[in-house]
Amino acid sequence: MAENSDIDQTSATLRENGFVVLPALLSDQQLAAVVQHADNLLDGVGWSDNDFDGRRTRRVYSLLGRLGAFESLLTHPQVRRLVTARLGEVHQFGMLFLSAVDPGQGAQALHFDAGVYPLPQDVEAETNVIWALDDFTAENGATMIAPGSHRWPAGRRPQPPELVPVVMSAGSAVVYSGRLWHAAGHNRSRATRRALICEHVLPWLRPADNHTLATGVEQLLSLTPELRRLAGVAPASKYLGVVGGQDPEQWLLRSARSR
Ligand SMILES: O=C(O)CCC(=O)C(=O)O
Repeated sequence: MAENSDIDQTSATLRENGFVVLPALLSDQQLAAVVQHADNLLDGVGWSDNDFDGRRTRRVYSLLGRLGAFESLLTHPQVRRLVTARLGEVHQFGMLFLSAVDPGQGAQALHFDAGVYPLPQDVEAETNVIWALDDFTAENGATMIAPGSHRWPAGRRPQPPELVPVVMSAGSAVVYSGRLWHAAGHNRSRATRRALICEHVLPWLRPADNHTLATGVEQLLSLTPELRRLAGVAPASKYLGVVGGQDPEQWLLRSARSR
């Protein structure tokens, strides 16, 4: 009962402000495993080659085939309930990546993630999550957000005084509307600020990342059915997202059996 009312409260805050911080969701042990996995993935990765991604930022995509300790973040029950309450039972991952904002990285261009979809403003197409793998501070480039901007009319952009840093401890997550204006902040500190960023979108939209192709049949089969659905192996309806008229999950399992 108390759990339900917590979800109601966080859902209401998310609806109202366009974001909600879920503090300290991971145990020390879980966080250590996640950070270790992040460091393994980042090993040898260079800076991005464009201004938006950040020329002092390292990014790792195509994570579903090498989830390791990240699985507990992507399937965290509190986050899953919140996202499901907004998007419905059937939804899918949008963009999914690990990001390491290195010292000296300037602030990212302000944007809202659902801007890639030419949809009316009242369609809640996307609910996203940024997991802090390090403490997020105003100094080290915590995500800057404009509270309430998910409700702004088209064309209104945030002015500097409207932006606030999402200060949160490592192991916390901010869940936010795909219509919320935000950007990675300027990292003025001497340390890297790492995050796992996970978008979720309605099932009838094309996700930013092509997860099924990036992951491949073998790796998809090694995921749990829940993660497979989130990777896009789920029809959006009886007639949308099928394989030759079949449910893609059934198709995948049959193709595994016939090998
Ligand atoms: O790293 C962050 O704080 C946000 C990054 C972001 O919004 C993006 O790259 O689209």
